[in-house]
Amino acid sequence: MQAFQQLVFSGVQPTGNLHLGNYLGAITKFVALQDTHDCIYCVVDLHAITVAQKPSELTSNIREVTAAFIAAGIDPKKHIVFNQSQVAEHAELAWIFNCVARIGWLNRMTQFKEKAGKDRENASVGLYAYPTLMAADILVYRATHVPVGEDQKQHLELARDIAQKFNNDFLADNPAYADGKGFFPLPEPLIQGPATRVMSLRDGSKKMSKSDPSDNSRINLADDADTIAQKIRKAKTDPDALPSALDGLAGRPEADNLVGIYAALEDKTKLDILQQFGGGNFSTFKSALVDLTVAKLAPIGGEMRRLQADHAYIDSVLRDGANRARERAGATMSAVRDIVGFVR
Ligand code: AQP
Repeated sequence: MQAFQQLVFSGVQPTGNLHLGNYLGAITKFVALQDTHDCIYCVVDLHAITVAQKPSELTSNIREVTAAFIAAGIDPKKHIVFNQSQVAEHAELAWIFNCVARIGWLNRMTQFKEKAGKDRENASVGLYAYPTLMAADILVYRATHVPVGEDQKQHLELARDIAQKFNNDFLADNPAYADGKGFFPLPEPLIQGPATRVMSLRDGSKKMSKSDPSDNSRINLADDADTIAQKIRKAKTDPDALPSALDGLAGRPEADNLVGIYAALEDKTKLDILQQFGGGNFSTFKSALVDLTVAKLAPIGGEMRRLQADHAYIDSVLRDGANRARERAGATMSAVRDIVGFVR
């Protein structure tokens, strides 16, 4: 039932330490989709405060993510780049979705379990309701496609369930929607390529993550060339040579991860990389990976630092993007208020 106009939406949390996983799993996809789609990219600051944030760091991290978007190649004039808190409609729709989603659905969300840890009683209500806000972020624009890393797949499925239940609950007796098309599209995740889940450089069983206490576990977009080289040289590996076929990566998560990173940075497949390096030792492969990573990331890091320092420019990009986003979100919310039955 995808009779909706195609529109891409995605977001990144301004929680500091933007890393190679965010870049390969999300930001490179954002850049590529600009040629074929109308795109909205959001710095999701309301999501960031589901865990404690220092206000001054939050401000700086919002500017960091915006700078990273632009440095990586997102065009804020052709597309929309803004921060979530400037468009109140996200929070308004999230409340309505809180009343559509079921507690049982949210109880199944693995990210909440991981982030809340053992002390679940002490987690914020916002952390628990995070996926309904994410559904609102996407659906307030009636977006159809959402580029994300593998870790967000379950939240996207929930967004689809919420859209479906809203359509079922509110439109069944509404003659304006008798065509059965529904009001909200069921958004599709775009999760493709060799690096949809980049793993920690210190432990191939853990996702590369902003909140990992070890800075050596990740390559930050802001790292300089020497730091990138040092982190890759120190990255955990095993004693065997690299395999020449894909099945040789089974049970070798660290090797699999580094090969996936190389493939994604070169825009090739893992098999292409194994055909090039198979049979060789890790030190040769790591040297090539250092050169490639530095060649790709160092210019982005430099541009990011330059842009980030220009607060007036970054803030004007966000304000302009928010004005354009608000117009679209406002139109959706006017229709939603009528559908739900609010008087306005
Ligand atoms: N390791 C990863 N590999 C591939 N994609 C990843 N993403 C995150 N980590 C990886 C994708 O990056 C986008 C933005 O993520 P986010 O900032 O909204 O939140 P997150 O997924 O919680 O990111 P982190 O880095 O893991 O942060 P913390 O440590 O705070 O949990 C998303 O599309 C995500 O899939």
